[in-house]
Amino acid sequence: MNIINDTIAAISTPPGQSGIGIVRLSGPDAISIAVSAFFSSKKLDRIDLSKISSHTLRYGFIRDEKGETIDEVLLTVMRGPSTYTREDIVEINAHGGIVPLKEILRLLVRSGARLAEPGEFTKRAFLNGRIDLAQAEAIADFIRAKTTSQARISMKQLEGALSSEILEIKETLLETAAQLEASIDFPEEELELDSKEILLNKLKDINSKIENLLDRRESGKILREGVKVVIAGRPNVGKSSLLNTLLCRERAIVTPVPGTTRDTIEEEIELEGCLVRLIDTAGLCKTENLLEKEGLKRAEMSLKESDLVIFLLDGNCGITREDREIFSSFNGRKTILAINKIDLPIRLDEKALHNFFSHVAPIVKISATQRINIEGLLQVVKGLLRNGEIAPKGDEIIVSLRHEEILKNVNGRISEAIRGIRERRGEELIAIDVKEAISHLGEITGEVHNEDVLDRIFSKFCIGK
Ligand SMILES: Nc1nc2c(ncn2[C@@H]2O[C@H](COP(=O)(O)OP(=O)(O)O)[C@@H](O)[C@H]2O)c(=O)[nH]1
Ligand SMILES: [Mg+2]
Repeated sequence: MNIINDTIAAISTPPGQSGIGIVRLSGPDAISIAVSAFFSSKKLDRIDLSKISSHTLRYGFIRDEKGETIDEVLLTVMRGPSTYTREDIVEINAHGGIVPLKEILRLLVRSGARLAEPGEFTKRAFLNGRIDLAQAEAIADFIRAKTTSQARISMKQLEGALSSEILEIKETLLETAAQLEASIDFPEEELELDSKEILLNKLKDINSKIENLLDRRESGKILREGVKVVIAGRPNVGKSSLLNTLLCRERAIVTPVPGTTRDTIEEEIELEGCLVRLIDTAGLCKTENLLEKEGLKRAEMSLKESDLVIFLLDGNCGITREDREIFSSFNGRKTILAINKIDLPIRLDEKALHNFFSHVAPIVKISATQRINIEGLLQVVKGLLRNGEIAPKGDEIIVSLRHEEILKNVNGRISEAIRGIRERRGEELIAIDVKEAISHLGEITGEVHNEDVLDRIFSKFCIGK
């Protein structure tokens, strides 16, 4: 079905300057193509790479057509099937400069290799059956991971966390299908009442297992995209100053003029191993100015999508009617109340403050510009991350949008099969639903796939992976 008969090559390390750079080859001719450019000494001694044992390293030189030395390299030969792609792989460890790497790649292509497409090495690992599609997706996630928790979860997925749950569900469905087919083949043995009951329970069980996986979609999303923390409040309370202080750089423009921030500004930091997307917003206030109105719209949109709000008050001003209105517009969203500008005289009525806010949110007093108690504020956010209040903890499985769509289709078929049993439909009709559910399930691990789906998944990879 998938006959791969060419050899691909790519620079597998990022472009730029680095200690070493790696050019990788995979395919039936990987070794012979590498031999054509590799010499074991400066005296143009060729070596017989076929005599090199697998998974060993060789020192030598890459030379061009004119015999000119391109680079001094280490060559790794790995014979399939114990390789990333299950094919023969050669890796050339060169100096990490873009010139030698490109020149080596050019020589390899001249000797018969084809430039690899993005993710093509991993695609071969999938097509050759070393990993399934969910694991291949996990590799892309792992490379993209910006935080330790993202890396940890995608490594679990790569080790088969999702795949094994899918396999378990699939096995139960296969049993169910077999049971149904048996009663189609022997119609006189129509499904007995208690075997119908068992069947029904099995299907219901799968239904709730899939619901459970779908529930994890939200936490997977947070892990993937990060926790959205929106800094909100009236104009001039110090939102942009707080963003800058948290980032330790002057990212947002800060002036004493209200309405300085017109757009939402987003930056990422890592807290407790978790990706946190800090969003500074335009001040929330009533306005007729068109530009400010647009900024307001964006601020409100960010608020709607936020996982946590840092609601900033100006301690030097006291609580205003606007502050109260803004706070009530959060609609019970998880909020930390931060009283800013405590370096100035405090004009807040403590009692009013506690009456109004204490039952809803932790209160932290800070100064954004003087960096007072910023660590205290961070501790509160970290605490919420640690105890799982705003981010998932533990062993989540990443259910991507693609998986979600498939799982919903699977559950649709299973619900139909359950209805079929309850309504005493013929076994052959119920069996069709169960088989369709099995086939949909195979789309997650890639037993069932088409080129479009593969293209969509692997085009997200970098070249050389
Ligand atoms: N004294 C003092 N001034 C602050 C503090 N935080 C912000 N400001 C000042 O308040 C004004 C508005 O700050 P800005 O960050 O632009 O507020 P935003 O409109 O909420 O983004 C600026 O002049 C800041 O220097 C603070 O902690 N103490
Ligand atoms: Mg601002």
